[in-house]
Amino acid sequence: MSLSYLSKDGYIILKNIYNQEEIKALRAYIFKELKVKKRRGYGETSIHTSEILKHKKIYDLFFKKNLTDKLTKIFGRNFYAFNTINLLVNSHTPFWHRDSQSQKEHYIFDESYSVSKVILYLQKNHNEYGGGLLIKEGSHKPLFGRSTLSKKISSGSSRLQRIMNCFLRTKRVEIDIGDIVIMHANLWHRASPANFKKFGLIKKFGLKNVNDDKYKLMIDWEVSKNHNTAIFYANHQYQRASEGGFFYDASQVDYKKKYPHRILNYIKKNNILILNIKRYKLEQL
Ligand SMILES: O=C(O)CCC(=O)C(=O)O
Ligand SMILES: [Fe+2]
Repeated sequence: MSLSYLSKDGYIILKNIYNQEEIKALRAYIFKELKVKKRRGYGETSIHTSEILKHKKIYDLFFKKNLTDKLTKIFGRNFYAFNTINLLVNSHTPFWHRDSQSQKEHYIFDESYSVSKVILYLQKNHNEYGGGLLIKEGSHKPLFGRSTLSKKISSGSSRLQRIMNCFLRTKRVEIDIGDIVIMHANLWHRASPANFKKFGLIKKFGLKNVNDDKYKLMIDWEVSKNHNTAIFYANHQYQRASEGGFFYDASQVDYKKKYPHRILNYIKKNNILILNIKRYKLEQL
């Protein structure tokens, strides 16, 4: 497995990184220790990095050999990971978007751009409760045969891209419990549909009446092969920090000070480089 898999489909599934019992135990831990039911009236919410770092059972998930060895195979030795780990609770985003979208279309079709989300879904997709991922096939690539090395595409063509996405095939990603999904930051995606009409809506995109075992939980982390594009993305995320919430929290976490020693040792030993979300001077690239 290499980066070419990611550039072909825009996503990769790593099978059975965790087993069913681990995921079951993790769900129970999250309900008990993070008291998700009490938060924001059991509505959609995001639990930020600084809180996640208090929970070994959660942050440890990403610093395990069977995962980081695979990431090294895909992104190369000395790949970059961002300092952020996020837990999304009861979030069923119904809008198509790409995680890189506020970068506009500048730069993002550079071939060296390999920023990707590493996601763990803690439930199987369900026709009514949702819980999974929809993608637009091929949407991480420039359309109309534009060179993937093109660095400057105007925002006008961004609108065009959006229209073209309507014609791309929608695919429901088949994710089993224990799998990890790696998704290119350019890939258009949304949460798999949940039946808001039947179960009610709480906050922006949360299901109101849903049993614990169907309650949607997902944990994400972000990685990059390339230093320059990682810095570009860190700036993009930093700009989103002004919107408050998760990215603001992330910008306050200096991993050298906040990560536990064991994790700092692990990343050193395994040649993983961590990049803080903060403002970098782009002209130095
Ligand atoms: O609600 C979801 O599952 C999607 C979340 C998402 O795509 C995002 O946070 O970028
Ligand atoms: Fe997203």
